[in-house]
Amino acid sequence: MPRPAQENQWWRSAVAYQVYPRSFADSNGDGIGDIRGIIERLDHIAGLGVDVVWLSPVYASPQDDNGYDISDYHDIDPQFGTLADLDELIAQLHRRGMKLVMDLVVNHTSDEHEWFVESRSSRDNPRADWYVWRDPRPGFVGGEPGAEPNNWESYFAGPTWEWVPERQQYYLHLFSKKQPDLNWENPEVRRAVYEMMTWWLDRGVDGFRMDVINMIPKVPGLPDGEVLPSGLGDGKPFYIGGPRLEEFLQEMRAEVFDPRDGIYMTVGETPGMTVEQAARITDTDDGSLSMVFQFEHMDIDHEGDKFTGAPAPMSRLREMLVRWQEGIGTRGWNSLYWSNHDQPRAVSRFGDDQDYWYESATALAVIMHLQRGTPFIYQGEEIGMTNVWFDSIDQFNDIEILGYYRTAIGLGRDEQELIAQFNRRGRDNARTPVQWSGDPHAGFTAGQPWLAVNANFATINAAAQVGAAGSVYEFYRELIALRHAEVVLTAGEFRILLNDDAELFAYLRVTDESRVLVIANLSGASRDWPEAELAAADVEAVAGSEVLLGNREARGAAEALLPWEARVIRLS
Ligand code: TEU
Ligand code: CA
Repeated sequence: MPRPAQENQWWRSAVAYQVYPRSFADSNGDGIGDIRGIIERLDHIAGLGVDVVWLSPVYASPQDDNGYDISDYHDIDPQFGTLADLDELIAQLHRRGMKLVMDLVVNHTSDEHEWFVESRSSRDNPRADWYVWRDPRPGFVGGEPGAEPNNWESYFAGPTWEWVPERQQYYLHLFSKKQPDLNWENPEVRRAVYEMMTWWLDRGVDGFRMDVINMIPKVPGLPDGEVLPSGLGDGKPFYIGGPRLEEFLQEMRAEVFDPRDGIYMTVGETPGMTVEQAARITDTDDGSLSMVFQFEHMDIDHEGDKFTGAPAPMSRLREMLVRWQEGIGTRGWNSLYWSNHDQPRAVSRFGDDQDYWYESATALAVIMHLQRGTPFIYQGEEIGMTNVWFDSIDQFNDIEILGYYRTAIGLGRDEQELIAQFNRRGRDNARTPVQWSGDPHAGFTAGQPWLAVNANFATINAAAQVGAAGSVYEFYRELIALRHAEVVLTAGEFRILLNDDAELFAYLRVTDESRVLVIANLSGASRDWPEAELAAADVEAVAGSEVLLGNREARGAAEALLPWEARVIRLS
């Protein structure tokens, strides 16, 4: 059966909200967020007007990578609750007209998954070939340094190979050694994944976000990569977007989704994917995924690796966002996001969380949400949560930070400079507990939170914003309502304007019936209204037009743009 017709692709007019369960809300006082905590806070999410919730993993897991290391795909980890709790969450979301997208982590499992426990036990058990096993490098003794089958470096530091004496072989793990990569060349592995996906769809979920799905195929031969500062090699050219990716995704669609009556949203997490491949994979008529998360704007301030970067100019940001808008065009479909559980907080990274906290948080929301695609809000973004500051390495939790720290200190990097980089770019920025109120621990837990609450919770919290005119939360509610009200914001073509302006980000959304101008001043200095530049782009006589939304009080359509002022105008 072909893909659902475009008019039935409900995600095109949807707005999504990501919940990272560990940090969302704790219902039982153990300091860790859980599913019942989400259920208790559903009105907060529904109040925004969002249509779909993406839930980061709640499956059984040793939590080595906070749940992205799954030991049983068919059960819920007790610290998050039970399958009955999840069924209740699905029912409660559906009752509110919202949908649930689960996190599908199938590039790897936990090393405690029964599949891996069996696979590692010998070379001839039924699952011996379910993971990526290789002999020591020829001429080397297994288990000795340098004997690894190739020189790839893990995302979490060190080699991507772990020695297993029982098999006298290594297994591949792109992430932690407790996250062995599945062997997608094996049709039995693919069938087991498809069966598990079907089990979840039968349970009522409405789709999946697919963790590093473009890493599932590896280039045969697993060749060495270019040597990095750490002395290990860069394997990305050989495990990102491998030769059989589009074949596997088409097979997944045919085996799991096409046979069903339901219409499901699928989002591939695809670091390093080219816009050309994304356009094919999200093709409206015969693509295998609804959309993908691309990472070019997420890597914009990285130089070599993420912890040695520097802030990037807005011009580079615009160039990347425009390339994806134009590259996907009307052929495929984009996701639109500033942050997630792996990224720093948007208002701190791309805005000004000191002098223009409200203005920059809302201006960034406008220019992202009103592009062509499905917007994703990461928990806390709707109340302007900011990056956190930890003084000591002991305050951090993230396995990526801790692994990088050990390697970098070993290479003689300065500790204070490292701590500053971790505070600027680390994933823990996104994982401090959601700030519900000014109560102890920001109302997140009655116990001790698993990760420190940001000290600014007394001033930045949901209780102070929900229902309060002029708050970030209420602005997001208006922005989402606007997106739902104006079909041009879903169906309209995207046309960039003022492409050479260093501070103004402006574009049109256009259908035969309507033109909407979206413009924002992403700087701390006022700017005159760009009358001439707009006229040069056939955008004439804006004065007097209807202002559909603005993040400053009662401003006219063609008035100057104050620092971080955003404005949405219906052109006559
Ligand atoms: O992240 C994959 C990924 O792209 C990471 O390299 C991510 O960009 C990096 O951690 C940020 O620098 C997914 C999950 O979102 C992440 O939480 C997991 O740690 C990872 O896969 C392994 O499952
Ligand atoms: Ca709990």
